[in-house]
Amino acid sequence: MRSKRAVFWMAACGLLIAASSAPAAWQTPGPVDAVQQTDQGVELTTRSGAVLRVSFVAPDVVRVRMTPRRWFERDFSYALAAAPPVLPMVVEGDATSAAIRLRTVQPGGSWVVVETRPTPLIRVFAPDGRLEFAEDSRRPMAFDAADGAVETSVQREQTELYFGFGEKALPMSRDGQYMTMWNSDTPGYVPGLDPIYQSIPFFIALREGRSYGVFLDSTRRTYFDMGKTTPSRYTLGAAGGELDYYVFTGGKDHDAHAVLQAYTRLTGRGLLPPLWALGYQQSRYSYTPASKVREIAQAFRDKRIPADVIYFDIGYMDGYRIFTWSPRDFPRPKELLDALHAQGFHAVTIVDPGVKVDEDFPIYRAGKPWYTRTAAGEELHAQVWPGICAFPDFTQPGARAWFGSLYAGFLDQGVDGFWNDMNEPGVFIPSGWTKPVLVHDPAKTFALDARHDGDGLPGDHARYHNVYGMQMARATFEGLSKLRPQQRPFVLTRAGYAGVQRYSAVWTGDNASTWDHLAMSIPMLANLSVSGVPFVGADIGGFTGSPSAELYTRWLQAAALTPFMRTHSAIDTAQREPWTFGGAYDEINRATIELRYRLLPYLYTLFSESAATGVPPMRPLWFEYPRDVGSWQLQDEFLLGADLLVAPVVQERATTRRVYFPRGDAWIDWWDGTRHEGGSSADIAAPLDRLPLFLRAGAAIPTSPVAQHTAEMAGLPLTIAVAPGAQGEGRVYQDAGDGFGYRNGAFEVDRISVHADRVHLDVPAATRFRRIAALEFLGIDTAPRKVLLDGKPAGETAFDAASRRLRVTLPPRPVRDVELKR
Ligand code: MIG
Repeated sequence: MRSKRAVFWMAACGLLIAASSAPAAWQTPGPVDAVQQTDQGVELTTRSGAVLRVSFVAPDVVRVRMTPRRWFERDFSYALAAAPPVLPMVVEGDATSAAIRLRTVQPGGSWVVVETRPTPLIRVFAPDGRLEFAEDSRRPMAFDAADGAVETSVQREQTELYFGFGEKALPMSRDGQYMTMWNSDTPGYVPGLDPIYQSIPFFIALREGRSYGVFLDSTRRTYFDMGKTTPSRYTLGAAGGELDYYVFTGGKDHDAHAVLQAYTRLTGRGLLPPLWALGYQQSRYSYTPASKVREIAQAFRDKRIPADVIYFDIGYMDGYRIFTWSPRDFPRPKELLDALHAQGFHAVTIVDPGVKVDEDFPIYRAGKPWYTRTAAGEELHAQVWPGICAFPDFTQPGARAWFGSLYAGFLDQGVDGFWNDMNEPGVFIPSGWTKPVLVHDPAKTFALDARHDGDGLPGDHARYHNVYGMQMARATFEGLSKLRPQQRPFVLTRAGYAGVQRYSAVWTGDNASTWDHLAMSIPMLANLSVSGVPFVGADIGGFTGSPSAELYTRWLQAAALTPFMRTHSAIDTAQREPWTFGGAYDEINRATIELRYRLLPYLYTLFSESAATGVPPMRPLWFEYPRDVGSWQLQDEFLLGADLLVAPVVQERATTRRVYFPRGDAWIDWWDGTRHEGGSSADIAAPLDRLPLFLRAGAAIPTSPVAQHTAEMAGLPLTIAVAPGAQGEGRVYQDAGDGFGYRNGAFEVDRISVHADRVHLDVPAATRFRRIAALEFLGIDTAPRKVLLDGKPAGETAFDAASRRLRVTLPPRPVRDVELKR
């Protein structure tokens, strides 16, 4: 019996309680009876028959598995990009010892101590000897033999903060929260509603400036009680299966970057997106008929508002049958798509998982071998948009391959990217529904006993629910990769699980047109980012409801520097294009979108780094400034890369806002060049036309002249924005913007270093890509006496006192050093 409370409860209720209605009958594994080294790690067999397996997948990453039964299942995980390595280990102690010590053969890594009795207790130490993760002896690892649940608890300090957990409608740090992972279709979710669409059971802890990470790899319903019930510990558990968790100690620096790099080494990294997908995207539920789509596209070009992508929501289909076009509204799709392409637009269509049950629908007939089945072995049917539907079992390789192949026709017609919705899976009314129909109910999905293949590990829906959406996105991604191997796939998904970044971008579903939602989009997207998912965004303006002109304008600004920038709105809402609101708003909204295009070369560089390291473009402040207490809990600021501090206005009628500048760097106002010292706060003017934005002193970032879409930018020269007065470095990554030539060397990285008033350019003499044609120095109070290019006076400079900017044009010949003589 595991806790006094449980003992009391059982004694009080005695035998009157039947197993099914009893509180969880937690049982601990009990004393370790045998210790054995295997090629999978060290196995500890306990008195109850439960077995633990501990291994190192990297010197600073420990994996712990526990099966309540005597055997482990085949080691398979949807989260992992590849089978995790098992490093050779040294084991000190045996079943007779009070504790066993495990470490890698190579010294200098983390180590693990397992207490052997009365029941196993895991402690993970960082390489510097610091105890990073300690299971709580008052509530140790346990399982419930009746319902199969597994869990463990970990000691916590009351000041410890937690970030990540994928997509949660919660404030920045998730300490004191109880969260469930169960992908749910939750239209118009209010702040605090949990769970919503995505399940990423991974988090990064921050304790006095040091980080470690924990990943609970289970696609079942999982839960995290982060000190809510008992402040001195947190609990993580899964509703069945094995307990399978990883501890990332963050290497010798206990660093969140290292944690995220290690986590994404395991679960994979987001592919470099095609450049067009980083442009502004316009969507609506739905732009129909074809003439409406043409009108919207034309309006962007006429009004000179940059845009790259237009969306086709469910209205384009014929009776919502996937991969069809309405013959009435879209009679000649290829012609329409050709016209859009000619204007520089890319087209994305929505594709849902539900296949209309209709014997006259060839896709339905062809899919029969691949549909999800009920417990009785029948094709599972449920209602969604097309009426009664069948649903591919995306946990079956054959189903994924089949579904992936369906994209061929749309690709041939010219569709460029795909949007997978409703893949929690969400269904309208579950079979056998007797309760009143609530809008939000975790049961609005397949019956829990529906059957899935599980890639050869068959199981019920309860087991695979949380990975269904990700496997749909995978089917799409793999289909596109196979059909168009020379193009980078663009996939957008609503539901996902750990590792979803390998296949898809993610948006935060049906948010609402409220100021609360705008404010919440920052912690939501920043936390998704540090959950390993770099390509994230929220519907601009809020999906449900109609935003005021002011709310839309502020939201567009807040989203302009988030990785995925798309306006989208529900069917019953007012029109919502950047020019809908008229007057001054149109001008401001255009300028906001132009700002994004100006900064696209920087965003693209960040994406290339993210593809290599897993460190996301959008970052909460604590991620870069973990030792600065002032940065830990900020809800309404974020960093784009390490160099841009973004502080959107998220309050109605505010025309100024308080901005905190993280300690250790100085920050230069993008617009007027004012310098702010790190560790300070200031009230910053933020009239409606201004997004408060700051460049880190010592930074050098690439910018572009405005273009109407990304393809139009290709030939335009770059300008490097420099914040002088400190030491720093900048990079510019360039490639063809699509395709995989970059993997064979078709890319360029320019390096720029800043040394107070001197800038050194490490740039190839001849570039295949965009040339650096100017430097723009920010925060210059008075025009310098001289500007030297490689020691000789510069030809063309322009100083603007109002914005404190100095523009230095570079001649066509290569320039190495630019120096300001003040
Ligand atoms: O039940 O396709 O979140 O973006 O516009 C609603 C229609 C289904 C939900 C998505 C939303 C999309 C809508 N879909």
